[in-house]
Amino acid sequence: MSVFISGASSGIGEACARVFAAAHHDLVLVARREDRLQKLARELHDQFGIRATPIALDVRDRAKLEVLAQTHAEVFQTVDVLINNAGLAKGRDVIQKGRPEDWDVVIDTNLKGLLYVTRAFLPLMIQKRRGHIVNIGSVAGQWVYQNGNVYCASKFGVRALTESLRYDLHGSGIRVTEISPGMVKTEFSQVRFGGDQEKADAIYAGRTPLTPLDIAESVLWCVQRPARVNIQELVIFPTEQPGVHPTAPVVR
Ligand code: NDP
Ligand code: 8X3
Repeated sequence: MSVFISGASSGIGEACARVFAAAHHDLVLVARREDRLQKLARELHDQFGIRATPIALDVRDRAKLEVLAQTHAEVFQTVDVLINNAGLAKGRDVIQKGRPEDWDVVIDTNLKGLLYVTRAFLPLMIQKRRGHIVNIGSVAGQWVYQNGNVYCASKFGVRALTESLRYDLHGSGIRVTEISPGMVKTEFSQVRFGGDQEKADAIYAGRTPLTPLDIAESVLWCVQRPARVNIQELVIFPTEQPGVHPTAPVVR
């Protein structure tokens, strides 16, 4: 069995690669930054003796994905677990000041990219009558917050697709799980704020966010349940984040 992880070059995806490698699963690692994937694949192979295949792919590129499904058919065939993790936010403005070119990137990556990748694996999993799709959603897909707009909409969409997949795949033996994290310390905020480190740091100031490992271990736990058990959804917040809305600690 091997595990396909989109967005494996950083953050939650990279942590998933590490925990699944430690559990002795082969990996297919996908992202745009190939150098990072190659380094990670080498490291995990050396450390755990697993086969890790790095593949440079922009999940928005449907044509390339179709080619890869042919050129890497042998590797794709071995995939039993698909972790749809690649995703991002861009900007945090009110809609009236938002940049439509950012909206395109967010929607094309978080929604259409997830659909394209999932579509590439479904016929194989259906044929094998086995598989597990884990979609990394967000608490932003459960509740909106101020200035979250398009990112929230994309993650609400991930939630809708996850639920739809369960109905569409009913009877196939394929499990579908959504993990919805709150604040996790990754490159997410740097990307969201276009590399502005000060703005990114401010998001986590004064509280302890989740680590990528916290999420990766939860993904592994879901996958390791017996085949009859489907963890449909996990919502995971940091202890110091009671909800998606801005808060100050209550002093008693
Ligand atoms: P990071 O920015 O650290 O990682 C994002 C990953 O997605 C990178 O590996 C990046 O790789 C990849 N990626 C982005 N765009 C594409 C693309 N077009 N094609 C292929 N890969 C892509 O952030 P996180 O680890 O935090 O984010 C992972 C997921 O978790 C996202 O879906 C995010 O929405 C979600 N999430 C994050 C939370 C947080 O607080 N951090 C909370 C809730 C959910 P590369 O740039 O090399 O392509
Ligand atoms: C990322 C978490 O709260 O920044 O999905 O939207 S949040």
